Amino acid sequence: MLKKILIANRGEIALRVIRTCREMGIKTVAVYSTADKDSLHVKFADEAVCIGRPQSTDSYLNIPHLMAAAEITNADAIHPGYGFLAENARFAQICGEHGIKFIGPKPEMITAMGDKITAKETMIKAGVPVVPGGGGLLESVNHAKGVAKEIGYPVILKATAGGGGKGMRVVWEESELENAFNTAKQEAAASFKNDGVYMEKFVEEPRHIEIQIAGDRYGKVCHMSERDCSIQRRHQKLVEESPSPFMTNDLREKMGEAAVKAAMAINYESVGTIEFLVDKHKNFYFMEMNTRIQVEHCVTEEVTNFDLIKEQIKIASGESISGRNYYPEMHAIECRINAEDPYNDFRPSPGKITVLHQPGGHGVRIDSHIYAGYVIPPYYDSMIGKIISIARTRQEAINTMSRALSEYVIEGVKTTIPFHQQLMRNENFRKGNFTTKFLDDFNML
Ligand code: MV4
Repeated sequence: MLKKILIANRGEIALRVIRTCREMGIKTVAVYSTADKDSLHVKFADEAVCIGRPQSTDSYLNIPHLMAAAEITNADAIHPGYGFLAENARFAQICGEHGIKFIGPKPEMITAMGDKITAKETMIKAGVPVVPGGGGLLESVNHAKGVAKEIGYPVILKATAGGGGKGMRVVWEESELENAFNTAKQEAAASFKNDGVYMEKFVEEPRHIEIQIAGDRYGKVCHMSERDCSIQRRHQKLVEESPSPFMTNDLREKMGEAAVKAAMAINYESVGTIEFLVDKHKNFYFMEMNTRIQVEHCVTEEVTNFDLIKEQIKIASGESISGRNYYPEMHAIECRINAEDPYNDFRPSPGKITVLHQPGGHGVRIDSHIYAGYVIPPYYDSMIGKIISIARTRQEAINTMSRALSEYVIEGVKTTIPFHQQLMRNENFRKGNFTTKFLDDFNML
């Protein structure tokens, strides 16, 4: 069993991992940049090591600094959280070479899913449905035109090294293709140092529904049902829930089975997520696999009664999983609280939290690292916490969320709380009638 875990992250997820470690009797090491010296993860960990200047590349992304911190504290494992180095195969590899357990999948599994063309080919071989499309690398504008003609417009261009929406281009007719192809390639080269681009049929107004899975080193894989993450803005999720209001028992069986097949195809070992696009006819298509714990893991925890961080640590320690699947027994909704101004294009609003009151009561979970007097640094992601409501039905979970949001007081910075309050009252949201286009059509004022 692991005795001491270094958490290579900050904010709410660092705190989230520390909490589970404490419950499991595992010692923790926090790392922090100079901008985070007064952070709660630093105070709550058993030990803390400063790893550099505020800029992520000098601290949370700096592998030598992290390895030095792990060595001087005698940590036997590293938990990467999400973001930063969580899906960096080289980091996972280096941890292994230093005799430090990386709490996550093997480097080869990260690599297998990191390149989207390769991932898609692997899924086709495994019998997992993927979006129809040319599949492979596009060699030229003419090649792209040929593929588009075959599958029919509209099409979407995606970067093979991408993910999360960066470098994507929707093309509605042939006259737009040349320009889109060139800009997609340039964007991919600039963002990922890899200008490889591929094409798919564009699925209009899809839902984003993902399946949580877990696999162990003995070849067992299970799923823990879905999360609906369709409420997004510019590829940033704002609200996630489980179960999905669009889900049926039949669709859950099919998507769950496909997700298990996807994970089995790469002998996946750890917790992970298979993202699907779901169209209005309930056709579903593999989009990408996330080989990490995700921000929205809490809704799955609340409806299945699992501690997913504990599962992740147990799997990394060599324990086996049960192998059966898990189904939602409750309804959970998560709202992301960002230090952003929802009335000003969600512009980041860092600074000092002068007054704070966090909600509580029945059916409310708060995962956050903030406190009164805390200064939100401008260098990192603007998410400052998550509020999760849990109830027996979706209607009750929405009502609990509304009630909890009305108790939430954060002064000194702008937050997404008023946005969520308005969303909880929205007729279409309340009816479960939304797709990934919902926020494009949602006018705040
Ligand atoms: C698509 C799509 C429609 N058709 N692929 C966005 C993030 C990246 N993972 C893939 N994305 C999309 N891929 C095809 N073939 C629409 C999106 C998309 C989207 C997906 C999930 C959630 C929000 C989204 C917002 C815009 C576009």
